[in-house]
Parts: sequence; C-alpha cells; structure tokens
Amino acid sequence: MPDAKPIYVLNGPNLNLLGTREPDIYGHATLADIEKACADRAGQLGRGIVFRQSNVEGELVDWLQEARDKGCAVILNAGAYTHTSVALHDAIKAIGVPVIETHLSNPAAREEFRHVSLVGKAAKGVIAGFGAASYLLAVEAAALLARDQESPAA
Ligand code: CA2
Repeated sequence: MPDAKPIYVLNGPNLNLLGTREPDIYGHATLADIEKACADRAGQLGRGIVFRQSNVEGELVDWLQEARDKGCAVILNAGAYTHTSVALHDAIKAIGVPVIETHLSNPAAREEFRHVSLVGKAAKGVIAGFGAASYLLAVEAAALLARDQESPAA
C-alpha cells in the first residue's frame, strides 16, 4: 500500500510524563516506547503513523483537522480533556475520519469525574484499560477501519 495514508496517534496533556510517575495506574512504558510499538505494529499492517503529544487543547484540535485530509484514522488519548473538551468533541464530529478513543487505564473504573467522556460521544469506538497494549489494539482497529473505507468490498 504505497499511498496508504498514515494513522494519526494523538496524545493529550501530561502523557509526556508516562513512565516517570504513577506506574501502578499507567504502567512503566514511556510515550517514546509506545510510539515505537505503534510504529512497529502499524508497519506490520502496511501503515505508517504520525505520533504527537501536546498539553494544549487547541493544538490537538489543529491536529484532528489536519488528519481530515492527511490521515486514514485517528487514535486519540485526549488525557483529561477527554472529560471536559467540547472543542475536541466538535472537531471529531467535523472531520469525518474515524477516531478511536484510547486510554491506558479504564476511566469507568476510576473516579466519578472520569466517567463522562465528551470525546467518546463523538468517537467511533473506545479502547481502554489495557495499558500500553490499548494503543496496539487501537492500531489494529484503525487499520481495519481504514481498509474497509479504502476498499469497502474487501
Ligand atoms: O488512562 C488514560 O490513558 C487517561 O487518558 C490518562 C489521563 C487521565 O486524565 C484520563 O482520565 C485517562 C491522565 C494522563 C496523565 O498521565 C500521567 C502519566 C504519568 C504521571 C502522571 C500523569
């Protein structure tokens, strides 16, 4: 698939700190470890990835909009913005590219304020609770969705 569009993997606030604190909740992998694992898995599936992290809500909105033309699917771990961001919700609705809400932990099993997901109300689906493996499951889902979109009869 030489012209295959990449999977965007977008990460929100504080995920740059992965591997340094709270390993009981988020595991020992760093974000760089997760990027490498995603790139390897996507490569096996014939895809590239664009992997980014920002602590700035508007930057995540900009990248979602960029993925509208340049990406085949988006894996979005919006961090705490998951639970608060109408802007991310609206951007997901606007772009028409499938977005997979992804989490290391299972927010439904944590504090009540994490039980609401504005991202999830706009996303295609959700993968949560499997640690770094959540991202690899999301890469699989993204590749399947992209394949179905590019050749619906396959
Ligand atoms: O489980 C997830 O992936 C979350 O998106 C992580 C967010 C949290 O607000 C969501 O409810 C669930 C927090 C990311 C913060 O990551 C840290 C990593 C290391 C040390 C401190 C924070």
